[in-house]
Amino acid sequence: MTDNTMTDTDDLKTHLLVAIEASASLDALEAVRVDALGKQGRVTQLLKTMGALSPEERQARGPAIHGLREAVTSAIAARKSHLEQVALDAQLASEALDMTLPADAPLPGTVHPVSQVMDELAEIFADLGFAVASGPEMETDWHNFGALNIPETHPARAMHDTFYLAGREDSDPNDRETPRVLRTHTSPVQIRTMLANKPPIRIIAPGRTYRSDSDATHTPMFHQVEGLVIDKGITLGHLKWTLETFLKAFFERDDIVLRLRPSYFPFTEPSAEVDVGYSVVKGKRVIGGSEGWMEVLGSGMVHPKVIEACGLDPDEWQGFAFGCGIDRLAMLKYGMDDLRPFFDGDIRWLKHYGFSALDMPTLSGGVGTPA
Ligand code: 2NL
Repeated sequence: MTDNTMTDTDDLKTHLLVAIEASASLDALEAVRVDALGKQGRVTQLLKTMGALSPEERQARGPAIHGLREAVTSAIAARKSHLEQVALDAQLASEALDMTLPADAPLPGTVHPVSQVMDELAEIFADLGFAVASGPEMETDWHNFGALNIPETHPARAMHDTFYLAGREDSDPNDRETPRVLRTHTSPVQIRTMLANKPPIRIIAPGRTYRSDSDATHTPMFHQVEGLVIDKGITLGHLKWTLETFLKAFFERDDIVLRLRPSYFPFTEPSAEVDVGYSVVKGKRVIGGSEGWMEVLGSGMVHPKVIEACGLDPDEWQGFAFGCGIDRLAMLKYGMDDLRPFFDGDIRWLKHYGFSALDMPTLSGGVGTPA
């Protein structure tokens, strides 16, 4: 009797294990599972017979029957995970994308004129030995104003110009760690660069800036680029040559005429507003020629107090700096006369004024070819 049971369970075990191993799919495996362990399954039936057995018989046959159930259960689990792995491998292989293949349809999006101009600026100034620097848009009062010799009574600090971060209005203006404002210009990037690097320094800092101002020619967020050179023996002559070379490359014409007009900025001394000559073509002003003057940049020699605030000796190091609006540069170069659609995200405007993502600006190819 005992021997018979052993043989029965052994045969069933062999039969089931072979069936499990032979299951070629998860469905086939499930059928084997139901056949063995389901409500009417063969192993289940065998387990049910144990209730009718005498204690002696149960002791004799129990281990074989329970052993059968465990062997079948674990064989099914192992086969299941193997089949799942095979299915996953097949799915991954069929869904694989070759990212190195060329796109077979036109790219749907365009490069925004502001991004295009930023790329052009980086390209032009890289050629002159300038690196591109960036920094936080939430700034400390000190990096945005204090280090730039902008006194606490300066109108640029007034609440109507500067966006203060919520709850920070009353924080310490000399705290160099805690952000208090949205930067009103990218000058704090230059301050951070001077603090972190030894001269000589040649950088441009393009980026988003914020002022509480909104009309046809002002948006609360706008883009600015500033440039900074710190070295020994730097003069206004270097400033003028650099701006002239930049503007000729940017507007892609040689008849660029500059006029430096005395001006005032707290962070430069002397300071100069830079006007560029324009001519009138079909009723529109275009840069180049000398029919009139248009103000495009502010500039000057970095104020000794600013150099000192950055831990440098102003008797040893001098430099020049300049700043201008990128949105305005884009409007002048690409003939857009309204600033507001820049930030509307209207796909028709972007299609019209946008640039192809594949047309990288290069100096030799001309830095801007519309899509
Ligand atoms: C303008 C005028 C300017 C600067 C920005 C600057 C930065 C440092 C030190 C000194 Cl760290 N100056 N930047 C200098 C002169 C003019 O911008 O009209 N911007 C839109």
